[in-house]
Amino acid sequence: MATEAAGVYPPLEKRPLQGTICLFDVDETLSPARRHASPEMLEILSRLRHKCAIGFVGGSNFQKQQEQLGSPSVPVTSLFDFCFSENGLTAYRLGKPLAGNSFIQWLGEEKYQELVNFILRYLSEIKLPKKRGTFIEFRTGMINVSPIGRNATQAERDEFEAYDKVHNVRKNLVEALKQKFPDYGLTYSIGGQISFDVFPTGWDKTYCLRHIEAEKERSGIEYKNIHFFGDKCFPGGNDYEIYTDPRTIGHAVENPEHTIKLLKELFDL
Ligand code: M1P
Repeated sequence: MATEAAGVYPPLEKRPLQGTICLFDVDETLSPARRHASPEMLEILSRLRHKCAIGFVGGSNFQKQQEQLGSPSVPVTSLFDFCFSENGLTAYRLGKPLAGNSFIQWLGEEKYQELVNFILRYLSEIKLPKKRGTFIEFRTGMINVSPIGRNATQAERDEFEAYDKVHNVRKNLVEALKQKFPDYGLTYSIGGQISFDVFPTGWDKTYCLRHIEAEKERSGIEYKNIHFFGDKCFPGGNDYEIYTDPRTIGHAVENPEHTIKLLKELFDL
């Protein structure tokens, strides 16, 4: 059952494929972008969880993954052994929080304001077919910058994405930021439809692997087979670093249906 309580799964150390974990990107890997995962996907994840450990690693914040994977009565932390939001800056293991980290702590208020002021000034000077609200979202481990604004509707998102493919709005802003702040140690990642993420270099999705590696000390389990499934595994995509990391076995998927097909083949589900 997709909504089985965490208690019905064998403890991590008793899973048949001990030492194996499957980590999943969220948008376009487990669910259509910004939408809910299908019952079929939740069902197959539940079956997989009886065999090995499972986790998600998303760029978005926890609340969005709760909306996309959980439901009002089902906490997303009950559906996965490991939940890594914001690339693992916010992390849960078996429903309990793990140590976090923060972007503002790392960058400091002064440099942060320089950055934000530059972005807002830049955005105030460009014209787009539409602008909405929330151009910068302040998250625990990163900021998310959206030229159209995060309040855009799905139709407005689709329109911006098509416009951006032709006019490179996001790419140009990223280039301007790289030029303006070359010594800030920041990475810029265009992962979704309308925005890009800005975070300290190294705080990409590989960040979450430290929580997996810590399992050796925590529970004695050494995860030697870390499968990662993602749709943006190309250079510049936000799955690229973890997909190519020597610690993982990378699987590039086209969409959630493709993920299901691969899981059935790989794990005999
Ligand atoms: O998970 C991919 C991206 O999803 C969202 O992007 P957008 O709103 O542009 O479609 C954001 O939450 C972004 O942070 C994330 O990387």
